[in-house]
Amino acid sequence: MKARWLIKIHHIHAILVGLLLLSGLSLFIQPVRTFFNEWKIPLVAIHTWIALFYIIIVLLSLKKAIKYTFKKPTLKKFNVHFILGLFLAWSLSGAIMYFQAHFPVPVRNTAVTIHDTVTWIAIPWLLIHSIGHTLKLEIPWPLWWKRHAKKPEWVQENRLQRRDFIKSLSLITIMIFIGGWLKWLTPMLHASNETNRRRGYFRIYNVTNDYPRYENNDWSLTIDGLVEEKKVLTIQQMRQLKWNTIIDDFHCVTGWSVKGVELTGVYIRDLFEAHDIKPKDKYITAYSGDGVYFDTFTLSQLVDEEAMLVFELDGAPLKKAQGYPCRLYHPTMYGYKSVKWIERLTITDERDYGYWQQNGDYDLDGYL
Ligand SMILES: Nc1nc2c(c(=O)[nH]1)N[C@H]1C(S)=C(S)[C@@H](COP(=O)(O)O)O[C@H]1N2
Ligand SMILES: [Mo]
Repeated sequence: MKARWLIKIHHIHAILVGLLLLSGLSLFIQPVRTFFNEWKIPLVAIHTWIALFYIIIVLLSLKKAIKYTFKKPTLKKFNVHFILGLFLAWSLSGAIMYFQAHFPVPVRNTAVTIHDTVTWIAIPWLLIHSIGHTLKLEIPWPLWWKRHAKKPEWVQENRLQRRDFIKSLSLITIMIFIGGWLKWLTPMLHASNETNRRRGYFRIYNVTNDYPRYENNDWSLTIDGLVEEKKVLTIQQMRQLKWNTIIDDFHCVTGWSVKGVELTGVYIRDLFEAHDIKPKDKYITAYSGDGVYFDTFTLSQLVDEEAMLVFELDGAPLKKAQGYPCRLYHPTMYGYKSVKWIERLTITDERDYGYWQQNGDYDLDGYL
């Protein structure tokens, strides 16, 4: 017989985990994230608040749950312990993702990896668990696993005590973290003789559902606003300028980074010099051709701080989803300042807020 409090807790638990999965997967799947973003629904905040509430619920029921599993069949014990293990890894990595500004890059990236991995481990288990519950299906586990039957000798010998359980749980958590670190280190060990040691991967982030697809030469960059003379520069004109290659780390404020990315393009400084562009004021807005995304800078940030119009990434033209043919890049600012499919630079006399300053609370300057 099941205690009533347990059924209740079980249900609350299920609902909260369900909500977390729903909001979490929506954040993970780019088009869905974009959809919510367009409706200005703060998914990250919603996800975090549910998580916080969930953590409180778990902490409140922890003592009872452990006491309960203590005398229960192995399957029940396993289920509670399994969920606790996931819970620990989820909340720890989630907390690091939330407070990522205070952690070094490899720790942040590990946290993102763990958060994802744990979710992918949890989903099949949760499906089996919940389908089994609603349909009252009995999986043919061995008797000793389901009930209070006598355990086979080989299991008895290894019987886990609560202390052992806590020990192994912490061990698993530590191992996951070490695993994450190793994963991060491995490519570095293998590629030690190359200059480009790219690690991690870009999570394509677009606030719009679709993005502009430029074919061949139908792209140009307009420089207008408070300039002596408006300019429209074609891709051919860009090719005639000096192209530089830098290797740099790309950081998104949400916690992921790609280290050692090779970026090739034209420094804004060189562009302004070569085409004799004379701004009459000191702010600049960079607009994307997607018609939605833009961000703002001081003129000096783009001209004096080695900001670049990037055309190639790791030696190949930008992928369409990553801004083909051109995106802005500032070496000491977060990824959100890197406007993809950049089409226009407008000089202004006042500094506007960019897309993420209006729609989120991202910092205006966005320095790393
Ligand atoms: N036009 C446009 N540019 C954009 C974005 C966007 O949504 N639209 N997202 C920004 C953010 S928040 C980041 S982290 C990077 C992501 O670059 P990637 O999609 O190449 O990974 O692009 C930036 N530039
Ligand atoms: Mo970002």
